[in-house]
Amino acid sequence: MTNLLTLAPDDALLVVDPQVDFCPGGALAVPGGDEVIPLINALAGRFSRVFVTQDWHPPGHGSFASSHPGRQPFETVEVAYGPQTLWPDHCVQGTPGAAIHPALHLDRAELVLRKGFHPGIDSYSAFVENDRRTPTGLASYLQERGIRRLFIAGLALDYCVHYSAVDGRRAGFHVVVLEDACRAIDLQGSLAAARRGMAEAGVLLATTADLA
Ligand code: VGL
Ligand code: ZN
Repeated sequence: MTNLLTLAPDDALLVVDPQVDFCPGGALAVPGGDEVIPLINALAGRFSRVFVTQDWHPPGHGSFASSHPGRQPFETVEVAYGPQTLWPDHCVQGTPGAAIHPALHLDRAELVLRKGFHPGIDSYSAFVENDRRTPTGLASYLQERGIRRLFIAGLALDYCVHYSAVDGRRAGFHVVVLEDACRAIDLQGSLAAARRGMAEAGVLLATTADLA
């Protein structure tokens, strides 16, 4: 990118799922997941509005392989709303792994939006759950707060960042994904597919170096 992005008052930073379980040593560790922490700490100081999502599953959640007898993590099954990837148990409500990573300085965050708490519905996107019908309320919240452009960082680039970015565009926001402040799981080409999907949706893929 050549044109630097100048931040405006109606811009916000959305930090997606910066949680212990998505960092090395966690239940669903994203390779290099902890490497985004210093970048996000620096970013958070540059935005006047900061919002955070937190993956927040009840025990026995339908996205856990352990809830599907005979199934293994990373397999795909058909559930009521279509295909669902199965994950190791992760981000269980109230457990240490579900906590926001302790090295993050997100005290200025105005909203921590929890998602994935319906027992039978996963939610990659910060806007709409995986049944593609259940809204989280974030679109209306951001509209009411006067936000027009979202900069997204966090975990994982090919799942929750990807779906949040595409749905943010669908909800009418300008969306910039700061790729160096994200890390991917990369299951069976999911990272390449995510990059394609985001670009097709009109999401701008940039890096923190593109910020003026
Ligand atoms: C995520 C898989 C399952 C994510 C959350 O934050 O990208 N991925 N739950
Ligand atoms: Zn999850």
